[in-house]
Amino acid sequence: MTRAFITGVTGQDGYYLSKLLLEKGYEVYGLVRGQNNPKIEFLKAELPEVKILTGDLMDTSSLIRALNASQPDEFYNLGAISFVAYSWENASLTADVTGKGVLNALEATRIYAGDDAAKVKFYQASSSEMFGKVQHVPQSESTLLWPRSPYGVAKVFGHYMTINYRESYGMHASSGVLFNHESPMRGPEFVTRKISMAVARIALGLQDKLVLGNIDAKRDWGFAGDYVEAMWRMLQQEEADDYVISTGETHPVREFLDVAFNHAGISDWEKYVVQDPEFYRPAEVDLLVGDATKAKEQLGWVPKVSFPELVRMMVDADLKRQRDAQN
Ligand code: NAP
Ligand code: F7E
Repeated sequence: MTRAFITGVTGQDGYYLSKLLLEKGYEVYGLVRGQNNPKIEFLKAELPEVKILTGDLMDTSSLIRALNASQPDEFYNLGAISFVAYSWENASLTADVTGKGVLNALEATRIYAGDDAAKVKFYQASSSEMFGKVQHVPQSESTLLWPRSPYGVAKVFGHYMTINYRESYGMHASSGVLFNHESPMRGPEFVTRKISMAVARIALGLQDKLVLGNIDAKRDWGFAGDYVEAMWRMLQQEEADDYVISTGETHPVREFLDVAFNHAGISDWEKYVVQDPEFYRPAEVDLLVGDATKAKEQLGWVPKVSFPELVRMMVDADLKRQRDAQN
């Protein structure tokens, strides 16, 4: 039985990746941080087969202990402070977790693997946020990185550390440069889920305003369930490498709003939406669109869920949640 160890198992991607690996017959171990973390109960209820280990990306010894306990063939490093807006307010913490946490994970893996550096295949969750002030459109593996947020800067550090450990020690360490991916499991702080939750509540008469920031920002949005498949494919390759994962389409937040409200039967949606500078960012990433040609050619990966299907899936899930909560 192949064994996988996942940090960030309580997050959106941790959920979909655990499901995928369990379906493939893996033994899955997940790292959960903090004392009495409330997400443990959710994880136990939704994915009872996942074996929970405690630890923190800021504590290398806890990672070594978790690797010794799980003896993994594959290590997926998904743990991070991942909310870009929060990273300006907590830049140092973001550097420690999202940046140095990657070094801690790589170093723990190197120590655990001993003489056989490639014993554990390592996946690093890099991000399109690293492209920031984009230097080329669309963005590919060779596009110059120009991060625009403390989160993006921390991800650049983790990205290059992953490459450095591959080149220095011969580790099978791959970095997936994933563009935005969403789902009904997306955290409520991110714009897509904030919208799908609000649309459901407005449609059911439970809310009458949705306060947002810059609705002209554009993103290349895919479905998280498709993207975790790409992570797995990267670790099945003979050679470790880096891959951009994206849909190749970009849409403004405004279009997400339009599809979401219309799906809930509301066409005059502008009257519900208010823009507030509180949600504007000190520096914006205006035009992200990825070129995933390499992933298509080398991994045979293509996204399956389209943009309107994704939006409708999220609105439907939140309508159901709201209705269930009312009954
Ligand atoms: P998410 O839902 O925010 O999940 C983040 C996970 O990291 C949570 O399980 C969280 O645990 C954990 N974590 C936070 N601090 C930690 C620490 N100090 N030690 C160990 N774990 C810690 O993020 P996601 O959307 O699933 O994304 C997964 C990864 O992909 C992240 O690294 C993210 O930066 C990256 N990424 C995401 C996207 C996207 O569009 N979703 C795109 C590119 C890259 P708690 O539950 O305890 O807080
Ligand atoms: O913002 C704009 C906001 O917070 C998307 C993370 O998974 O993807 C994610 O980062 C856009 C931005 O995601 C609101 O200004 C407008 O332009 O949903 P988001 P993100 O910053 O793109 C990348 C790839 C990651 O790696 C990250 O971990 O939407 N926007 N109004 C808003 N955003 C939020 N959150 N809230 C608003 O009210």
